[in-house]
Amino acid sequence: IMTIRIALAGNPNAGKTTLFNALTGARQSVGNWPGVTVEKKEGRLKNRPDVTVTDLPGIYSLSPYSLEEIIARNYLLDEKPDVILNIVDGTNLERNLYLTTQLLELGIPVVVAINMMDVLAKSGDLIDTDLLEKELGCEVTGISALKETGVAEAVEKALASAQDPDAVPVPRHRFSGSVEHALAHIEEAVLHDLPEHVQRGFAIRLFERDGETAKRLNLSDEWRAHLEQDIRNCEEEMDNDCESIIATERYNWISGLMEKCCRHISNHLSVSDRIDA
Ligand code: BGO
Repeated sequence: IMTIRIALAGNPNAGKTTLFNALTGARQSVGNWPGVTVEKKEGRLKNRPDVTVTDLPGIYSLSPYSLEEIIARNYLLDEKPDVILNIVDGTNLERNLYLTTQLLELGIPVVVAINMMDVLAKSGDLIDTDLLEKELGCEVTGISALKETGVAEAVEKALASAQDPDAVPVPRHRFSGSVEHALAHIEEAVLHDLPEHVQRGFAIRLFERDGETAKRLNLSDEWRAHLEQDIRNCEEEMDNDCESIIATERYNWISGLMEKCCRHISNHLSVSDRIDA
């Protein structure tokens, strides 16, 4: 039988452990990631022995600054799971979507599960998941990992995406002109041999002067110097450093998404509150 591999990714405290336990029940194994003492949990989906779920360390971004980030990133790039189930804390959506924007650039199908929907329902915070789905360019679905609502649907979407060759996301976000110009140069110079859907993510990470990525691609010093010219031109033009340029533009895009997709109802009483009253 073909095994389907789901990778569970999300910020710390997004509810990853709760969801992992709901998905796998008792059928899980706990070990360490190779060579390090960061815990690695793997399990099989309940009633689906052909589906494995790997719990990635909780991370805020895929930058290579912490052991957890490096483990998560290397797993995604090397093992290429069939789908990423990105659990997002809906009560902290803006911050959590930062990682999501990076996950969408890896050439792996992504299903975003917005967690804590039970909390949002009580506070009167509404998220237009259909619109968010269109804007992000991947499946988005609401869940409560704690109450186990929406979890079956999220799994179904993940399994469907894992088996759909068209589910690989095409990143919707565009950076400003001079960044895109630099990214195009970088792709043309050193990434044209890679599959098309992974080029953009690599280009962005090279633009950020990500040494891990340059190492992974075995870039010669000559090519590094060549890219450095593109990066410097852009930094001068934008009067900012490469990493801040990318981070700021990601946050600005996300902030626009929040305005379009989120709404708060004041004086909101949830159905259960009304019944209680
Ligand atoms: C505590 N709804 C609600 N209401 N809470 C949730 C949901 C949900 O859908 N999902 C998760 N939580 P983890 P990471 C806690 O532990 O799975 C809660 O880091 C507490 N603990 O129960 O651990 C979950 O693995 C004391 O809350 O996240 C947990 O990603 C008081 O979110 C927290 C209150 O979930 C983080 C909460 C001793």
